[in-house]
Amino acid sequence: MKTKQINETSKFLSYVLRHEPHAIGLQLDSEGWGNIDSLIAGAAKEGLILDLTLIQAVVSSSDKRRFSISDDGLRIRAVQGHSTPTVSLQHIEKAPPDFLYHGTATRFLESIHQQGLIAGARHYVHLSHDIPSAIAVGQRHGIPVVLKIEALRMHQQGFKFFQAENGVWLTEHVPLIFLHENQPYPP
Ligand code: HQG
Repeated sequence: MKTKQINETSKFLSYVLRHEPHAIGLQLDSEGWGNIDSLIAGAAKEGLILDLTLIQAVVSSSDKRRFSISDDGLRIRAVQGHSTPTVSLQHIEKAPPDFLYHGTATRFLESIHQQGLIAGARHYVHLSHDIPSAIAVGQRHGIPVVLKIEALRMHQQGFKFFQAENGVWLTEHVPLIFLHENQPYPP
């Protein structure tokens, strides 16, 4: 199976399973699960031909384990990153490590300096456990910059942290006082 086909299908799955299930008439339950046959049928109506083998290849090749398939093999979901209001995934609440990292782009810093980190369109602010992962996230938006977050101190002060099935850390908001700026990368 071609890498290009896998990548394009992965982007399509992210779009419908996280953001716009209605674009193909797909119903997701509150935990984000959608029926795979309905997904294939909905995509076909929009002219995109998918099959189970391709979907399974996307799920198993995802570097970030973005999707999971139910034990009975009938349903699929994105494990984090949602913006659609139909989904309200119950992530596992967990005490975070001392520090977590957030990769962003320099162009957002002025606003972040005013508001701290906000979830924007998504349900949560996404945090990485290490700096290289955060750099990769920030690079998607422009010149990357990594913010170091005093996660444990936040948690000790009552802020909730969750960890998605694929290890990505989530929280609702990071106030400015818990943020420290690292240098843009490359400097
Ligand atoms: C920024 C990808 C202005 C924030 C990634 C980010 C991740 C602010 C952008 C996951 C702000 C939102 C999520 C403020 C935060 N003012 N901008 N106050 N607070 N921002 O894409 O974290 O590959 O919604 O820094 O790897 O970049 O798709 O979030 O730059 O895990 O699986 O607003 O999505 O995963 O951008 O990425 P996004 P994100 P996948």
